[in-house]
Amino acid sequence: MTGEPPLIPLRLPERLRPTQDAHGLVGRVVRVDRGRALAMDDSGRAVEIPGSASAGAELCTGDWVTWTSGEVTRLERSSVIARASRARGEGQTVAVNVDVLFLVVRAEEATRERLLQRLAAIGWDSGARPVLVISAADRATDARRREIERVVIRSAPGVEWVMTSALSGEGIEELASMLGPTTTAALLGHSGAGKSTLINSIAGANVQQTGEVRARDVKGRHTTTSRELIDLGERGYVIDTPGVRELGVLDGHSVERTFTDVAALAQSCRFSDCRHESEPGCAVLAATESGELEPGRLDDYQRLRREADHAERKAGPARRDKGREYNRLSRQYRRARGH
Ligand SMILES: Nc1nc2c(ncn2[C@@H]2O[C@H](COP(=O)(O)OP(=O)(O)OP(=O)(O)O)[C@@H](O)[C@H]2O)c(=O)[nH]1
Ligand SMILES: [Mg+2]
Ligand SMILES: [Zn+2]
Repeated sequence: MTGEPPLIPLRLPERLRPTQDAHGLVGRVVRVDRGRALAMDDSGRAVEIPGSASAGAELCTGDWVTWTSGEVTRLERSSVIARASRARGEGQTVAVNVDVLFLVVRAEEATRERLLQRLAAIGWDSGARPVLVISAADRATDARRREIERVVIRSAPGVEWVMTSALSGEGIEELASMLGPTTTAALLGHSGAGKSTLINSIAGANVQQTGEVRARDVKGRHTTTSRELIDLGERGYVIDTPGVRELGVLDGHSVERTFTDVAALAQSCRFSDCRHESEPGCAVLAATESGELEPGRLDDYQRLRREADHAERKAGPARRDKGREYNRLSRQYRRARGH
């Protein structure tokens, strides 16, 4: 562990008050580094602990823990941001206990349908409130903005979206209005998407280092290298993450949520477990042939569905159960927000 640990005051969300009353010392993981986790305890001290808690549970940035007679226990997570990564050959947990997830994509990339579909699916899977943030909107003409709107509504239906600019300040107050002293936000997106820049805009100060993008393809230089919990005071906590190349999808239900048009048609398929491949009486295939379903939608759906099925098979029953848990959480969340 290098550098001075950041001093982060703990402001407990309401749901953890009873835990604190019962166990006393509560802490939060602000960084995980080579098998060691750095946590802040509620007396304002930084404590280094092993990267796994009791029962071998891995710790992640954002985890809440208790110390009971020397034993570190990980508290139940309210949300889990996870992505599949072929490079790692498994799912990677990016951040946990996140209330608002900012899925960041630059205006230059915001009409890439498959990128938006992936971001939406990861957002729905997380149990956090997903918000698509279109950054660098100062680079977009009015015509480009209209095109982005059209593609976003189709590719990420139901996901809130905000156009932002660090230069003009557009959209920053709207993002800030989603945050409060005990909320936790996290940012996810490609390198160069503008995640760290957004944090600086929301904080109104330079708290995170940012880096140039290549002019040719707006790719970033992997400026942020660790997942870190940052304290923004009145604007709560925020977890900055390093840009990822691969945004693999782990959960089938979140794919259904992202392809609401396919899911609606599937209600009329003859078989309730229809895969829309070659089954008789398939309403989705029929709609594709008649042109009712836009070309490419079924292919894109199948691609993500296969990816999620593969990830679920690989993860075995544990992940499938977790998937149900996430879905339960996001249902509760949507109900709470009147969706
Ligand atoms: N014009 C413009 N440029 C922006 C905006 N937001 C970010 N940028 C620029 O985009 C580049 C990348 O921004 P970063 O915030 O470092 O991107 P990041 O997502 O944190 O990237 P990694 O840390 O590599 O994952 C920087 O040069 C920023 O100045 C914006 O709203 N408008
Ligand atoms: Mg960054
Ligand atoms: Zn079907």
